[in-house]
Amino acid sequence: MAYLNTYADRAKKFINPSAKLLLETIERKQSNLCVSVDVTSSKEFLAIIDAVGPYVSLIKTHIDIIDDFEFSLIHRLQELSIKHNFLIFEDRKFADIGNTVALQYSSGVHRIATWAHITNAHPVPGPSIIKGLASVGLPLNRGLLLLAEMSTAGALARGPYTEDAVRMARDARDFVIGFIAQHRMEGVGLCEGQNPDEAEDFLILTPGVGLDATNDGLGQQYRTPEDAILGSGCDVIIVGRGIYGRPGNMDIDKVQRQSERYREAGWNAYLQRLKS
Ligand code: 6AU
Repeated sequence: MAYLNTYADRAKKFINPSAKLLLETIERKQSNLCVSVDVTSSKEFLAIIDAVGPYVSLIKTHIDIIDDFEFSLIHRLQELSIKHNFLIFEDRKFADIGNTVALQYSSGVHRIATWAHITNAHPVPGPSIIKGLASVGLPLNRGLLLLAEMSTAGALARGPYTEDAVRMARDARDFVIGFIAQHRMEGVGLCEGQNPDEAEDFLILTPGVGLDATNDGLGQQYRTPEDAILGSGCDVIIVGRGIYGRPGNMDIDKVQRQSERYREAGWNAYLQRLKS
């Protein structure tokens, strides 16, 4: 299966520049960890990113939750991305018609397409959502993830919905680089007997990962990095509160130690997967 190949091998086969760069960064930093920085103050946002930066390949933002947002925050984020060598994923979860998402992606206060290497979208509107986002993102070498499954209890994204998301992605492989999902879906990636040069590959980025909790009391469900990478064939673990706890008054040394701990757990699970 494709996900049993190394990140470095897989980097060579992706045509999308953001997917390639992410896989190369994962390999170079030996980190399949993405930290989700869900805090509302720009000071805390930058402090967390500077602390976890050395241990991540990807930083995930919800830029619309920042109370004191000014565009200069994006410049600070880009400086940190160069300093620590990570990519940026804005978790915007687009879900509207093609024309609207193209405007939401390119314009407004946040101008997401100008700085986020990767963003994501719900497949619910059908293929036109990809077309709309690609009209903005492809010329900028951006990549898109489709939400094929969700980590919350009772999520509706399952079965035929998930299968349709995969079909939509297959029709747009220049822009859709993979999925937000809980496991590698059947048949996604190189299958036994296929020629590796002809096989498709998609990245599976997975949220709902925690070493110390199984839920957050609000529907979120957690499993370990080992379950996600080794057991479910995912490529990147997305971890938020497992690393920084509760925002406000945080112990930044602890945040750093936690990110090291998750990096190591994610990478060891990958090494084990290569051997299995
Ligand atoms: O580790 P947490 O629970 O503190 O944060 C998980 C992060 C949040 C969610 O908005 C996001 O991952 N997320 C997503 C994404 C990445 O699209 C999908 C999903 O199904 N579950 C989920 O938690 O920022």
